[in-house]
Amino acid sequence: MNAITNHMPTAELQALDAAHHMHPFTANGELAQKGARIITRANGVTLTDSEGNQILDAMAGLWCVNIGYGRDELADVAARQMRELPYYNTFFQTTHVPAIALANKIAELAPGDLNHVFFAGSGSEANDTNIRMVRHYWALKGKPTKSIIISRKNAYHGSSVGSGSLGGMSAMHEQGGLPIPDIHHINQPHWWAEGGDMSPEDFGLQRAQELEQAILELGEDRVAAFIAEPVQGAGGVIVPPATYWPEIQRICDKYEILLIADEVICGFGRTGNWFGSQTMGIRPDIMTIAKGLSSGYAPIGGSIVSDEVAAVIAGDEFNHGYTYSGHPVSSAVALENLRILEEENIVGHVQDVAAPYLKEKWEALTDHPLVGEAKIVGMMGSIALTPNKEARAAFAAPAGTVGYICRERCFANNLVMRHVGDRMIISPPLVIKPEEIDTLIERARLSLDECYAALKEQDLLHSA
Ligand code: PXG
Repeated sequence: MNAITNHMPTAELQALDAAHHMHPFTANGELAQKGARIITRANGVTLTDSEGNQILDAMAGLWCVNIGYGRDELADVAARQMRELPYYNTFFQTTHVPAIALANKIAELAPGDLNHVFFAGSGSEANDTNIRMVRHYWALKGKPTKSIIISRKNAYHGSSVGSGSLGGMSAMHEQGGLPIPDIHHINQPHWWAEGGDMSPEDFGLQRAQELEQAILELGEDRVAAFIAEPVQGAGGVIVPPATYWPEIQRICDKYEILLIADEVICGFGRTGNWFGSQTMGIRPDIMTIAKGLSSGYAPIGGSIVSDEVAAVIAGDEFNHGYTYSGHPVSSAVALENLRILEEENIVGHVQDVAAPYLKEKWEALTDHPLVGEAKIVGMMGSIALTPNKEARAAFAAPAGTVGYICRERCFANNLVMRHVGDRMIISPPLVIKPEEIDTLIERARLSLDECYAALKEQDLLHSA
């Protein structure tokens, strides 16, 4: 076969893609008919596709390219590391400098007593580590019955059997025999969709107290940990009411329950602090990290673990690990990414420049007839599309119908803005400039207008 290159015609590449490549979270038969969009290169916040379109990537890839595309420093570090030591493992009493340096850097950046890192290749793997680690922790403390992990409906914690079980996505649980035993899901703090007549504050408190009810029902002696994203990402950028997290922290403190903050999306500046836990004022025992750790330039994830948990786990052999735990090339790339985040004060740029600017423009979208609430924390935002703002109504059409129409308009207007059901979400690179935010908002408004016109034409502006 001839080499497959960027220079081939789009249709030919699409046919080759459809012939042999199975896409994740995709109806591949349908995609084969339509043809996948082919991304050929990227720089800053802009993607280029095989047709030469310049697309503003308001999702930072998959919530991960925090420092933006095209940073040669990371490429240079990767090449250097590959030449020096492309691979060695961290099993069998060995280690290497990239893993040592990265673990030390993460311990320095992480708040409180989160000073130890167990590396993985991805967020899913890291959450699988967490399941085994918290259960083993309690077993080592002489409380082996504490094995239940409480999570939330509509949470996303990964796609492996373990992490997919932790997640609360019903569509995932329907496939492949999930969840594994001893995972319990409580309701999410999603006021817009589920808050009824309650105030957001009362509702946030009530949803947090579901954790206490679950602990009391299941028995304190059965519950190992509670896991949650500081701000739910894949679930639709659900920002909890201000009352939610303080109450969760109170409950975890009151009972002997470990708190796992899944920072895979929120970590490394996304919410305007280094970690979403700082933004939400919580003190987790374990943090899950991935994505922004390397800005997606190389696959890497991990669990940041407290002194206390690490000390207990150190008392025994933990029969767990991955070939690529602490992979030298990924570790070196992540370290360089953290250097750039720190030296260029990118978290400061989010806090002082990008987030306030984006927040003002994003929240102003609520003047559009289709937009109900607009929520935003740092550089992750969502808008609820609705046929009736006052009633916070859902559309009569099946959930996601309208969101998909809007997403298709965004795509056509060279904006990557995703939909989750009928919520539109963004999570742009943290380095986005004010003038690029203007472009983002311009394209979002145009797409909303076109979506609104399409809904009128197709008679879809009805409430459920
Ligand atoms: N935790 C959270 C909070 C995530 O967002 C994972 C764990 C799993 O990480 P890995 O590296 O195993 O993918 C994620 C990943 C989406 C989407 O549609 C989101 C993720 C992955 C795939 C799709 O928004 N988040």
